[in-house]
Amino acid sequence: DYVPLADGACWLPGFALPVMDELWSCVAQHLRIYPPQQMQTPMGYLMSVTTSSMGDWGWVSSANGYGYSAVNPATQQAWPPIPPVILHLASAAALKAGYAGFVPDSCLMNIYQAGNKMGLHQDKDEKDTSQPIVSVSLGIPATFLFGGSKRSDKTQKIPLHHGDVVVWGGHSRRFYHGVAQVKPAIHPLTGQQRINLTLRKAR
Ligand code: MD3
Ligand code: FE
Repeated sequence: DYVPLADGACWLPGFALPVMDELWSCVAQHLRIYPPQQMQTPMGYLMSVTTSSMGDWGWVSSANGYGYSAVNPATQQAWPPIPPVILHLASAAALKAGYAGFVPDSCLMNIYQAGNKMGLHQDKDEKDTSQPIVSVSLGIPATFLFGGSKRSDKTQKIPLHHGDVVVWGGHSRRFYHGVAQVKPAIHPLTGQQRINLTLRKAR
């Protein structure tokens, strides 16, 4: 399926399911070796979601600001490479949405427990905004909130399920977005959590 959401954005329900076994084994192994951390926002708040990264650049946040780092702040070690199954999935999804040649250098994993949410925000830490962002949802469902270029714009509510992929490019790349409070649920692979992979060309 291919569901257009806005200028440049499209939803590919279940797009990751054909490679899920291999995808999940990479993600589960990564989370055992690189335990997700709760990042602090520049304003001094703790984010409710925990995060971990793969690729040349990992997204980090601290009292010093948001941005991309070549090393894990907890260990000062480089992040591991993005596994081929994830690179291939991201470029295939981008191509389906009309973006040829997408090669991400960052894979952020956001881990949501029941009750966690992500407030409306814009993604502004990447240099080249002509590159799309690809997101892959795993585990328990969540309602994704997708607004417009102004914080006050009305939001669409998109129910994202295990295996759904969304490609955000064009004007939608700058749109406000967030995740509504996740409801308690159990998924056979991930247990009580939702894991979102966000693939980006950070640099
Ligand atoms: C739409 N994460 O990490 S991924 C983030 O589900 C983030 O964890 C959410 O927003 C999550 O910054 C959403 C999907 C996503 C990512 C970037 C976007 C949607 C986007 C940028 C512009 C518009
Ligand atoms: Fe975002």
